[in-house]
Amino acid sequence: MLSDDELCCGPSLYIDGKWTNALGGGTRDIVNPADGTVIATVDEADRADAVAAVAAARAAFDTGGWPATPVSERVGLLLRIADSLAAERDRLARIETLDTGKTLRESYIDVDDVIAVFRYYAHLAATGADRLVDIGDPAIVSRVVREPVGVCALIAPWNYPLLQMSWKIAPALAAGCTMVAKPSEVTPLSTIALVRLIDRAGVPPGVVNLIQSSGARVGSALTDTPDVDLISFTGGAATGEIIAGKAARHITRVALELGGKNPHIVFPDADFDSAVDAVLTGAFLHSGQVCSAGTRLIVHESIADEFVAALAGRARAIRVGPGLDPASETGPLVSEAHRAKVEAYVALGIAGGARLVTGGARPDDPALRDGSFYLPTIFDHCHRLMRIVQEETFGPILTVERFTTDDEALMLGNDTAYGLAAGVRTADLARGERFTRALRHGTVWLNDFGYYTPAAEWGGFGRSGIGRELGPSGLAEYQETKHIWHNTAPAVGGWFTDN
Ligand code: TXE
Repeated sequence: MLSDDELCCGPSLYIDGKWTNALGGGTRDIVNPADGTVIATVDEADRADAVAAVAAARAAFDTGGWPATPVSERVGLLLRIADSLAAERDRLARIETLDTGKTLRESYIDVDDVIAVFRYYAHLAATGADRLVDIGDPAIVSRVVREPVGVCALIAPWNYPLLQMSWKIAPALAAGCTMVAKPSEVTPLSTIALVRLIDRAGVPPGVVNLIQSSGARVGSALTDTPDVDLISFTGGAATGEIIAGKAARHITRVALELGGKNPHIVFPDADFDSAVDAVLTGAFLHSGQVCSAGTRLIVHESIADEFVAALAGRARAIRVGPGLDPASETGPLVSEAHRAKVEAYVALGIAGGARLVTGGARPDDPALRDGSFYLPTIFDHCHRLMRIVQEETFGPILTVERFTTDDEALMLGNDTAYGLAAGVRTADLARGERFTRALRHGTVWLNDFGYYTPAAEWGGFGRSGIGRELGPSGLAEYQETKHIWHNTAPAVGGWFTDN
């Protein structure tokens, strides 16, 4: 169990500035995926709690004065949140590791990213994006201003719980929106801790509300209502489709980040060792539970055998273990249910004729028996039409396809319904430039993989979603654009005669 000190226990729904239990008295046990133990019990909201949270956010937006708060106050709040996150870095990282299974090293990277995101949006809010338009008539003052979009439903998944929720909360606060945050029911603990810090930093009642529950219980209260002005969702494509459908009923704005199936293309002129290392990390970091994981290797035929052999050697050496153990290089899958999904994909790969090079099993270490661990898995000689090549397995499964010409590599790199991220490795700069422009993905890495920064947009083409997080566009998601035309010398226009 997490200690009370670590979790700051007590009621875990936060509605209208008060910590409260679920109206229906529901609770949910939160499980450590590394050993199957219960680490905390949190409140499980019902529809009525979600409706109350939306009503609180609505009132705080419509009559609570938050949208008109001076920018300096919003900036001050964001910076106080960043400072308290930095002060609580160790506790937050430990919570994230216990809840998600990821290694402590990864959790620290996440917390540091979150601190940077709050600071970045404090900076951007202070900068402003309003502009004057020159109409050519000195009597007319034409201004284009940004205003908060309104009440936002922020729905996040379980793979980067604190980080993905912060990518939403920070710009929403910067813009002057009010919000209801719903973390994944599988991993709510770091978001509860974050909202406790936001509360202590002095956010006015109703501006930030928090509910935990499953999408089935509370989803429609957040997504099928005219009281919500924007739904920002990160999660699976199937859920994204449902949410977009609900949003359409009320013409609610949507921002969707729905994952990907991300190609990593390796040419024979690329530096061999760094390419092997990047493909390995891109595929198996966080046991592949990364929306931008590079789980589709597209490698030139001339180096494929040697490359796959080197990769397999490195994959077998990855130390799979509990995230709190400093010796572990990657942790378990997030749940037993998710491991079952990954195992079903491995069975599909074998049945479909892909050649299993390594992995394809649970680790046989008895110390890992109670956790949802799975070995890094490589399938060679895959075909583009296989389901393991086209679908997001969200586990430690790397598929390998071979190509012979540049055009074939490009065709395969764009051969996906998604379009979140892609990597290219080559020493030929002209080829690299051609590929970075021709690949239809929201992020393209050339001779690198997996990196991002709060100041650059993140999001996808195609079925990877709608809109962008991070960067200036990540703030614009939470803003409406208004044109104000001010005639400083009104006079009779004379369009119609007055006799
Ligand atoms: O996600 P869901 P799941 C992918 C990955 C994974 C698959 C399913 O392939 O195997 O999605 O994962 C909330 N209305 N990604 O089932 O269901 C839910 O409670 C409103 C990619 O865990 O999409 C949670 O808070 N909300 C992804 C959030 O949606 C609903 C990261 C995500 O859950 C809802 C995670 C509803 N009807 C999984 N149904 C990425 N893009 O990084 C569910 N939710």
